[in-house]
Amino acid sequence: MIFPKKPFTKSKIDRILRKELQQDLSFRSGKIIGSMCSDPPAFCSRIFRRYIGKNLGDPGLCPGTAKIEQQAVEMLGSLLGNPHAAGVFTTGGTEANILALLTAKKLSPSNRREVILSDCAHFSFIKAAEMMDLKLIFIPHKEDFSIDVEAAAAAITENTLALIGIAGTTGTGAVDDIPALGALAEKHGVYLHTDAAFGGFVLPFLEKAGFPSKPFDFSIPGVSSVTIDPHKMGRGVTPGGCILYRSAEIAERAAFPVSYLSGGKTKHLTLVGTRSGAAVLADWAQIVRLGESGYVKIVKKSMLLAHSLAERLNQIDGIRCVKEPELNVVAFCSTKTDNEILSKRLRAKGWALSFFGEYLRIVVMPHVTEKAVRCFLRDLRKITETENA
Ligand code: 0PR
Repeated sequence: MIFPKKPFTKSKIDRILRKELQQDLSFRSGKIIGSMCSDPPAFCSRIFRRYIGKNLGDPGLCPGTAKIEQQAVEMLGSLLGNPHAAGVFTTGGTEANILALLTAKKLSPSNRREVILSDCAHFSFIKAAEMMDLKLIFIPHKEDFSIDVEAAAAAITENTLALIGIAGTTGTGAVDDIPALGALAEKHGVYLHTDAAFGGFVLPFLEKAGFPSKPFDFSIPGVSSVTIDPHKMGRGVTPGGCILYRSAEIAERAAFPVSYLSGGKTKHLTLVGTRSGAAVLADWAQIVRLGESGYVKIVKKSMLLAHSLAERLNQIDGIRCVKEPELNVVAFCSTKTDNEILSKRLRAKGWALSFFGEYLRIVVMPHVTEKAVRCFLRDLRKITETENA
């Protein structure tokens, strides 16, 4: 398509978009069972639309929006065991994880380059390492898909810049032993970042929802920063991530001064400049609209369905869950067929789920219903029966 010489009419634009977007999947269809995002509730979308032009890259233009962001950061800090945490909303977990390593680098007294992390870590750390010329030391996961802490300890050298703990891995929802990583970080004086992009809005509510939880946040002394994403289990709008630092001093060191905006006093804590104020306002609204009791309800429903899905998967001949769900992520594999073939067959039936080589992943987000799960299991049974025949 070339740049248009003359404007299109509004109805033509509508027509084109309606037609082209027909091929997009919708969360409402029930077929998206491998995504960590959802449609935000209508209330949240309304707020997003109302304030769509707000730009937090120039907070001098919108001090009210900046104040609401500050409140949202404080609320998330108090959720994660530290009401004095400082931080900023980002475009998502990737930006937050990159910022965490950039901050570790800025704080490092020498030019350390090695980052120790699980081989289950999200690929955002690979992007960060490429940008900053860091060396990633991948530690094999244990049987429960959490990092092998002893192996992580053995990998620490005087060149270690940071340790990464994951509170809810992308593939299986496993939670690393972050207290043990915290002890290592303190002992060796290295930066510890917790990637709770997914688990940050699940773990704090698990006990009240009737499920066991694990410590992962600022309640662990060695943790310097945490990624938590409203656009995942926070039920917020996309894009919406957040990075929190243990103290205002760390955030201060992470900041990029901007000399000419907002009267010359602005600092950016983000990688991006211009950024959506509407997303932050919608996320703030979502947090206060749901409150603890609202999130507990959501987490309970998703966890009950995740466990019941895992049980039913294990009953299918030729299918096995690779781990009991710790969060609302269910990872399973075929014991008889190649997983890639299984993934392709399921995709051919319209199921959008993720393929990780050793296993396939379902994320039981709030939009995933019992009805969708039943339809999925019916299709999976049909496929495995044909394979097994
Ligand atoms: N950390 C963890 C533990 C993650 O799982 C993810 C993304 C990130 C960081 C990066 O977050 P952003 O994608 O917000 O930058 N996890 C999802 C995944 O890779 C992202 C996703 C979401 C993918 C929705 C697909 C989708 O439909 O599976």
